[in-house]
Amino acid sequence: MSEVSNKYKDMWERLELDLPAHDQLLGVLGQFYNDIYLSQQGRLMGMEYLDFVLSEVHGLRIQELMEAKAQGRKVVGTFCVFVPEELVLAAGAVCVGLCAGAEAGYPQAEAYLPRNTCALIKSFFGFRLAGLCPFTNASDLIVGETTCDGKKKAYEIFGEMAPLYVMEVPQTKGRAARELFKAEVLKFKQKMEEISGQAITAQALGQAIRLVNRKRRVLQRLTKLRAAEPSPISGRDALLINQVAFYDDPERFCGAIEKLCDEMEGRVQAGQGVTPPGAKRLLMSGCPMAVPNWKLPFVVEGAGAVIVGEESCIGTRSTRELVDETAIDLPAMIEALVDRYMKIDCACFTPNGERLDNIVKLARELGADGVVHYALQFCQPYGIEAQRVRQRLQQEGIPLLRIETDYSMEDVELLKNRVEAFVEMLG
Ligand code: BJ8
Repeated sequence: MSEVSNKYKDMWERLELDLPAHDQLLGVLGQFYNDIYLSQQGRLMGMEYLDFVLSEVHGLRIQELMEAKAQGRKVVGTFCVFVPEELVLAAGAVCVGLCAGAEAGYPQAEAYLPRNTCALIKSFFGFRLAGLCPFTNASDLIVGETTCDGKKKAYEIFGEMAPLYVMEVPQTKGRAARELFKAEVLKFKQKMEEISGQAITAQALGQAIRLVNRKRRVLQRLTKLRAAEPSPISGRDALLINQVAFYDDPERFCGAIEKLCDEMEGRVQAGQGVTPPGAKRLLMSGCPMAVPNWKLPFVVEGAGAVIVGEESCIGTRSTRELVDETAIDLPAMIEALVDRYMKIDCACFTPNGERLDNIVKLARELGADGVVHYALQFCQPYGIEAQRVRQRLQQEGIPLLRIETDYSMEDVELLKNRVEAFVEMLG
């Protein structure tokens, strides 16, 4: 990490990072990554690509963003899968995910936010305020959205420290809600044209729709391959792939993950997996897990189980649905985008019965022995919806473990005990 630090020091200085604090963060992350990722046995060769991307996530990738900016392209940071990446790409801009999964910068964040704010919100505030995130600082525009109350109130303050645009996302799925969202998509298109100085054409949007669909398809292929018994990839590695999908160049990412899926296919055909046959197969469901939030997957797989899927926005919730590619003009493409994005089953919607159906369907398709429902502490949408998930899974005869946690490592022992007891209970 220190070699990396020296190589990119000037760039980070220009991005106004707090260099000593940032160095310290990279040091901790490197150690964490070694312990959780590099210590795994029998990893796929293709994971070397992901190891490289992660080792350069604040280095080479940021350098690429800076080069894109020097060529006149804009960098757009997002927090939520409701923001249509297709419109960002169609405007010639680069889209990066900004969700943060570490408690660094909490003291600074808590000067603005109540302590009992969800970890994800405190984390992106902290990263900005403590000068720790080059993605945030490199963004020409940051796009927020009115999903949960915590986020929408936090954006009112965040907008005073960063170039922020907020998209309105409805909370229901009726006709009026669809119209509202369509108006927001059109406004966002206009915003993207304004900041990039280029009109979005049908040709550019069509191309962007196909590219983002390609990314979703490759991740769908990854999900399907995990249905094999034994699973050809660990849940930790699969989560990492889904996380990197939000940072990496989309074309390069698709090429690397397609190759990795070929390798996985070989393993499946040979009946090889990452765990001995009979290891308990678990589906994670709930809040998104942003980099470097790998705590729970580490605990679950440390208990001898294997995670076979993530029903989450860093997982199937953002890859399940494709945008219809048959539209040939801009109005039809906008309709296709609206249709696809309105299918996202975030717990911010009410009622949200489709999420319950999707969890059951995914658990069955992946041959899961049980579901681990994961809610961040103080996340009301997922914390409360967990009760509906519990009732539904009980009806379906699928065992459930409900976990509420945050980014701290204080509860690791407690989590281990609970997960081990659950795995043992599964027999
Ligand atoms: S579409 S899940 S990415 S909003 S964890 S900040 S909900 S209090 S992240 Fe999300 Fe979009 Fe929905 Fe997905 Fe609020 Fe809960 Fe915190 Fe959350």
